[in-house]
Amino acid sequence: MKTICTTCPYCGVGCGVLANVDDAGTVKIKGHPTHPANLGRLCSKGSALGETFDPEGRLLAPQIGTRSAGWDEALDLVADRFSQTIAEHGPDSVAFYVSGQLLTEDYYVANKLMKGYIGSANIDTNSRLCMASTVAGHKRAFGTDTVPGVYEDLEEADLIVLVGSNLAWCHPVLYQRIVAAKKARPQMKVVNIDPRRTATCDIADLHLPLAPGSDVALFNRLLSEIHQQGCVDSAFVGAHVEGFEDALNAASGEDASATGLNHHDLTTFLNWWIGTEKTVTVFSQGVNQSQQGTDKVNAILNCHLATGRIGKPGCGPFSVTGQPNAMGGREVGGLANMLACHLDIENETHRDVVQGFWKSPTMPEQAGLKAVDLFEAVGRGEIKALWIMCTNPVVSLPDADKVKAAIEGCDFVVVSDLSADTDTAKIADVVLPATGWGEKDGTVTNSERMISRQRAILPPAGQARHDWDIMSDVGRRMGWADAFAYSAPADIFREYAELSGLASALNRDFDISGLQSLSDAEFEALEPTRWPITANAPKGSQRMFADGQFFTPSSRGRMLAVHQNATTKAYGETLRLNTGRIRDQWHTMTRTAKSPRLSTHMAEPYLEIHPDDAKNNGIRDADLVRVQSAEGEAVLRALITDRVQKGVPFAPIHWTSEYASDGRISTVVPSVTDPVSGQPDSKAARVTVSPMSPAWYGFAVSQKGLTPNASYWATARHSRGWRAELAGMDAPQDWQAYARDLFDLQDAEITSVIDAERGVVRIAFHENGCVIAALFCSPEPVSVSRSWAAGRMGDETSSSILAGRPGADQPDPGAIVCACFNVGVNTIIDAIVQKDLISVDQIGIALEAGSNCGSCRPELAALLVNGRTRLAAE
Ligand SMILES: Nc1nc2c(c(=O)[nH]1)N[C@H]1C(S)=C(S)[C@@H](COP(=O)(O)OP(=O)(O)OC[C@H]3O[C@@H](n4cnc5c(=O)[nH]c(N)nc54)[C@H](O)[C@@H]3O)O[C@H]1N2
Ligand SMILES: Nc1nc2c(c(=O)[nH]1)N[C@H]1C(S)=C(S)[C@@H](COP(=O)(O)OP(=O)(O)OC[C@H]3O[C@@H](n4cnc5c(=O)[nH]c(N)nc54)[C@H](O)[C@@H]3O)O[C@H]1N2
Ligand code: SF4
Ligand SMILES: [Mo]
Repeated sequence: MKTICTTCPYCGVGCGVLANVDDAGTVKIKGHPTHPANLGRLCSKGSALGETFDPEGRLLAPQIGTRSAGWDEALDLVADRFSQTIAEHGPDSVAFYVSGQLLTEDYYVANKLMKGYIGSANIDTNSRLCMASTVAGHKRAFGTDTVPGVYEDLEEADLIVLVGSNLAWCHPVLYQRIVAAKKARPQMKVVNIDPRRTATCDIADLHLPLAPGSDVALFNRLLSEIHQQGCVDSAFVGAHVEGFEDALNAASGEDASATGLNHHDLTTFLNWWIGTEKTVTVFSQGVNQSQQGTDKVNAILNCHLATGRIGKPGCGPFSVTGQPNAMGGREVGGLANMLACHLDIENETHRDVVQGFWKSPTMPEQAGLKAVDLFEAVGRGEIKALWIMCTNPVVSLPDADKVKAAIEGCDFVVVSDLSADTDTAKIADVVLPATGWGEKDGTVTNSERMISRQRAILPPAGQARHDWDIMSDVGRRMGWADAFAYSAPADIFREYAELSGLASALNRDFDISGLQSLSDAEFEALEPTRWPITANAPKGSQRMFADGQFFTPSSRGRMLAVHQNATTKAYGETLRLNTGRIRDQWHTMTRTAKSPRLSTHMAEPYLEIHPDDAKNNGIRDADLVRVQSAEGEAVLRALITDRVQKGVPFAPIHWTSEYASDGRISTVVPSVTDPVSGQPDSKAARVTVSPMSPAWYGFAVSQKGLTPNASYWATARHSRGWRAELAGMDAPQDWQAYARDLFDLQDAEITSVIDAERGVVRIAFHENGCVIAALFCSPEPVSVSRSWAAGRMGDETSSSILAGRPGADQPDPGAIVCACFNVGVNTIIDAIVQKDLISVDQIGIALEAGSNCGSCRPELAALLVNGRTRLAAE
């Protein structure tokens, strides 16, 4: 048994993980008790990391077309095709599209190869879809892309304002830290600003369901109110801020009517914010992913600069980052308009310093193409060789069908991934097997500038190689042997740290020069450390801007004049589709969907839609809904709820063609971007909805796999195999033959109840006296206890499986809420009612639910209200 300290590969909280590996290679995961980000906590996704090592679907050797190839052949091909294309069409005819999930060392090599050696700035990253507006907003206000705060500020604050941030599901451990802090200091208040009523509302003292897109109007109103109430910190503004008058004038010219908020809620918010010195404003995708994302960021920063609430304990603006190394990618210059170490590509001195340090033959003088433009250039045939690493753009970019067509039409596409089955890898010319989390080694930076080590737990799967190593090898094959002679991540890290010292001399914030002489052993042992890390501060730093000095030419923080644009306007007859995340899946599901535990919470792509919109469009609960826009179409299960506003339905982003027939929601999202940052607005697609009206609906469970053949399908793992939702426009003639094909069980014994006339079908398959598969169909959405039926796979045959639910003597757990202990909604409500439970902690004592990772606690709290209401009615 050995224990390895590493870092979670999912969200930007950056939790420390302890992995225990036994001699058989079995990995047990727990939270690192002393990592400063989580102090032992992990959320549902972090806790289930051990389940994602499943070798099924891993790509084990390079693939050229559909055949396996050796590394030499594959990398020669990549190097030759890139070199040829550059020779014929110039450096800007090639591009890299990379990811905030690469490690810093991978990212550094990608950036050096493209900018310093190929000589193009056509390298952009999925952070363009994620953090670009924050980067642009920070640079406008601070001169650099600096996150000033630290996590402790969230615990020390008296008011936390969450803007467009579903922290309970997307940054669960940070959320739990706030929950704990609020419990210890009940005077702490939380405001949640989100058009949707999310799980995060559970801790909110005030929820502001603003009109989508109206954040600038809200924060402009706040700025003018700060001024009117005489709460501007004039000493701070006088000494450290510029642009105050212009920003205030712009703000004062606007009212808050665009927000649609009622007077009482709005006034409460304004008074709380203005009256509370220790205020932290947290923001993420509800702010960034917008046509005026950058203005939204600056509207927020303006209020903090005007009140001097920045760089001090318990207050400040706080951008929480999405991906594990979103920050590292920004630091290393992964965006098409940046250079390494927060240097700017358009600044000649900066370019010279980087080129001189790299001793590189070339350096682009202008920014490269940003993600959306980059794929448009691919579509026009201007980019002829493209290398996609660690991201799945056929699912995650807006106008996803167009992106897919662009990739299909590109002369030469390389994808580095863990699997050859992702929607993007499937259409590449060459797929290179990269090592994944648990096999990789290097560093990541979390939301609070903390650099932590990811360490290998297991050897690489098959022939998989590290991303930095694959790229360095291609760099050498393209003729730059010395520049890419790295033999380990530590070599790359030291070089990067040295360059940061030169950047710092140019008045840049990012400086880790204190680590430039680390030995290999010291790199191996590197403890989580927050940058800047310099000779004077070798153990790292706390808050930035404590001295009121910013990185602008005048050293003053800049307030910006921003105006609410017209994007909050209702779309008339059409709906405004909001998209985002769910608790237990990570992005395009390539890893989290391997975990049965994580697949129980929400097993199918869905559309949250307001009851009025459902009624107006003839949609009933659990119907299948076609969601259509000018760009494309998706089919999702209707979930009718007033958690969303009328006119503003919501759909999750996770489903791909691997797990659903028509679940890729970005097919309907237009590629509208923020003019400053180039970040797409993923939260405002103009759509219509209509019921799909299939002839039959089905639910299938099986112990082995299944190959869904139906107009609509969605599959998911469960602890005993697979499950699928199905629907068809025409009913099969022979249901038994259909079921045999579905499960590929041509000879297994069958029991069935088939009423062909009514379309009610129940078929079970048996082997050696055990149930191994079952199919339930009906003309209406099938009413079967899913978790119960899935739990019967492999059990001894009994007649009850055809009933689709447990007998009266057996409880039906209902849909799973607590994934750690597999506790269903019915079990929880029954316990609340029968045992008269009054708190989430009591539910934990009675059922264990919510007592491990805690990710389901907001839902338990909601059920508590539900159960208590039922109790009161009885
Ligand atoms: N479980 C899970 N966690 C994750 C991820 C994951 O895939 N799964 N991904 C990670 C990544 S990369 C990221 S970027 C983060 C994202 O984390 P979040 O930003 O919290 O996630 P989202 O769900 O995309 O969007 C947040 C909220 O913005 C709201 N919103 C939409 N429009 C507006 C608006 O105009 N104004 C305001 N104020 N709010 C609006 C949405 O209703 C939504 O609830 O999550 C990270 N954590
Ligand atoms: N409509 C809509 N679209 C969105 C968003 C939204 O809110 N709404 N959010 C956007 C945001 S914020 C983000 S961050 C993106 C995320 O979107 P993507 O980056 O496309 O999503 P992932 O599933 O994280 O893709 C990572 C890929 O890398 C592979 N991989 C994992 N580890 C490694 C590794 O170490 N090396 C290599 N080479 N490959 C690896 C995985 O198998 C997977 O295929 O989606 C964006 N798209
Ligand atoms: S909060 Fe969860 S997903 Fe995010 S880093 Fe921590 S354990 Fe991983
Ligand atoms: Mo993200």
